[in-house]
Amino acid sequence: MTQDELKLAVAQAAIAYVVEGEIVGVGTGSTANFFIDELAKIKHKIKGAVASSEATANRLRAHGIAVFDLNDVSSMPVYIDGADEITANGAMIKGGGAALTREKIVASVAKSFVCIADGSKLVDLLGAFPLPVEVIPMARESVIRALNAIGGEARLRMKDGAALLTDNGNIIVDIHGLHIADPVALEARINNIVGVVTVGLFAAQGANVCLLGTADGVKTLQ
Ligand code: ABF
Repeated sequence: MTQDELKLAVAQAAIAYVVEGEIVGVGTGSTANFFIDELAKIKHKIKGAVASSEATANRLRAHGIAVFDLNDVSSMPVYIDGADEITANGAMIKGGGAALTREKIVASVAKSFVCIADGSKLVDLLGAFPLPVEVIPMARESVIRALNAIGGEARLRMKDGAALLTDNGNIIVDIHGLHIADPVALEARINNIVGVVTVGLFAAQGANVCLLGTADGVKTLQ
């Protein structure tokens, strides 16, 4: 199976976690896009969605799915999103798509996080994928110095010759070369650096369920 076929398979499996009559939290990225396209097929059964990025909001609306402002939603049963890396116990690196802050906010309001990922995302140790950190632009250099002191190599993420800007108007610094033995501790440590908005480690609140696409079918880790 191709990687896209694996992504489609987990997106289809995730539909079973959508609660009828409720609002669903929707993530960002290519796997989440497959999920949005599947969600469109049952859109008459849900109240609507909360989006974790402008790109996701646009895709949901293009399918005629109502997009709610998170400030108007007090709870939702489930948030469904991809990951860049995930461990068997649900700790994740996210933010390759630069949407980590909104992803973490929407996930924090949901009762359950269902991660959908192709099998290549499952790792024993997080860190081979560069760890994204969303940063307030004026704190760029001070945060890069603080991150380099932790280990690895912090690099500003660029796009088209300029610093990439998130939906929130901030920059992304990616930390390369980490071996993350204690993701909960590292998440707290990086979040504590002045000027950091969010780190793309989802460990204190990780995935409750991971639907993993493999050649042998969709495996459920929980
Ligand atoms: C988002 O999309 C992320 O936080 C992660 O960066 C990414 C995964 O992308 P894909 O599904 O395209 O591999 O969920």
